[in-house]
Amino acid sequence: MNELASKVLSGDARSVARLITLVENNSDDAVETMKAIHQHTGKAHVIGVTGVMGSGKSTLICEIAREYRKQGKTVGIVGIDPTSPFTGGALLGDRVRMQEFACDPGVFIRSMGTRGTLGGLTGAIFDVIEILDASGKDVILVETVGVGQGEVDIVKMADTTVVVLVPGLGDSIQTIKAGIMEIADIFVVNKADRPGVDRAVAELESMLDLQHTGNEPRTPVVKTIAIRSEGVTDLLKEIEKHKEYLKKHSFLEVRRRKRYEAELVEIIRRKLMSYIFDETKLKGKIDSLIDKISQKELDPYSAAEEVLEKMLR
Ligand SMILES: Nc1nc2c(ncn2[C@@H]2O[C@H](COP(=O)(O)OP(=O)(O)O)[C@@H](O)[C@H]2O)c(=O)[nH]1
Ligand SMILES: [Mg+2]
Repeated sequence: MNELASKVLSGDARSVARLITLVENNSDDAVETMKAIHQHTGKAHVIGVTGVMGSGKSTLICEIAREYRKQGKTVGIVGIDPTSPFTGGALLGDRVRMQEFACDPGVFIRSMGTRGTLGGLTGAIFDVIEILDASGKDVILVETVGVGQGEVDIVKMADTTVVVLVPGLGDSIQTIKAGIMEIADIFVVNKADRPGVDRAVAELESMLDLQHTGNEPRTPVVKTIAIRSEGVTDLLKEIEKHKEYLKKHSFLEVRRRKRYEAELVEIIRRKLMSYIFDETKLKGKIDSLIDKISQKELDPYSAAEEVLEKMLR
């Protein structure tokens, strides 16, 4: 096993950070290490936290992390920030908030951009989860903003998905985007210090009651005031309950398989892409194709077929 892999497995934060940078840069140097660490993964509980911008996800994640630290558990935090095309570009507010963990070796924090799959999650997120897991983190918290497919993608990697809503803002619970009801394992109504919270919770609960089939526990709703640490222990209880539920019914295995499927497809996609780009020395090729497309000598579909056929040969 290479040195980087053993250091990551020993939990060395600098090596973890280095390996993440390597995978983000799609570096070949990362591959051997990623291969070596896989058999040491699977222990961490991955919690996805999603919701609209400003709903309090980062604040809440800090509180959840603090609560787990009290229990002696180690925590990895990954923020996926669509506004930041660069790695390490944590929002200023997040940086200030996360300051308390700066000196805590039991917490590892990383922010990543969404570059790669348009609107979706960056493919490197799967690697980052594996790395943090292999480094021994007990809990991994992944924050994604609900844009495009973001919320739906998070279920492909999380064991437990927490959807954060806020009361008021005119947006009735009825208008939550299609698909959200299905992906939430736990709903949080944050900013419960604001007016309208009880109505929001009641609306949500009656909607969940309506959809509830009775075979499984109904999706719980937790009220929190993240800025005052209120409701966070209740949330942790629900997370733990969900984790137990997954284990008891072997659903954890099902979720993990979903993650590995998404990861495998992502790696194949990435490899195919770099294969095509290398094989055809794409930059020059693309330029000449664009010339032809501009001059109407070729249409974009035929151009794409030309590239792919060349590759498949
Ligand atoms: N009133 C109130 N404000 C909150 C609460 N939780 C978070 N905030 C504030 O809402 C803003 C957005 O929070 P942030 O965690 O960055 O949201 P994110 O975009 O979902 O990560 C910040 O100014 C927080 O201080 C809460 O429970 N009540
Ligand atoms: Mg945030």
